[in-house]
Amino acid sequence: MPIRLLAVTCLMAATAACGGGYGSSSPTAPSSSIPSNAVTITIVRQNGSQSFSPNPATAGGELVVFRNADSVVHRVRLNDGTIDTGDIAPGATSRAMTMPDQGTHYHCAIHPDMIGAVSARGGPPPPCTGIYCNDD
Ligand SMILES: [Cu+2]
Repeated sequence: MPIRLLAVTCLMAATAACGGGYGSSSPTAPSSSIPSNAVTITIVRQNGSQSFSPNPATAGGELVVFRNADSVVHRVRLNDGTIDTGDIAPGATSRAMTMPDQGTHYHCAIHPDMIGAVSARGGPPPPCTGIYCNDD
């Protein structure tokens, strides 16, 4: 009898563990879906205009993915609001998105001091306007 009781207890524990598994689903695409021609911008850490590498990235009109190399969640949004990556978990990479031909400016929707720019091919980024711009 004691042996059977032990088996039942283990089964219940296993079921409880399964029920507590993965929580909310992530909007971040799996790494295997990243196009090989995409430019990767790495999210380094929360550090103003040094948060992203490279910054600026020469990627006007090109596919870009954001790879989160930091230990906290970040969320990249173009300053004009046209692209939002959704939450990017630590270690994850965003879906690929096409940057505007003329370049653009972006920031982290969670940490607004994190700012970055995409430059047009062969040229500088467009002027930055609004609150998500570097003052120096
Ligand atoms: Cu952030």
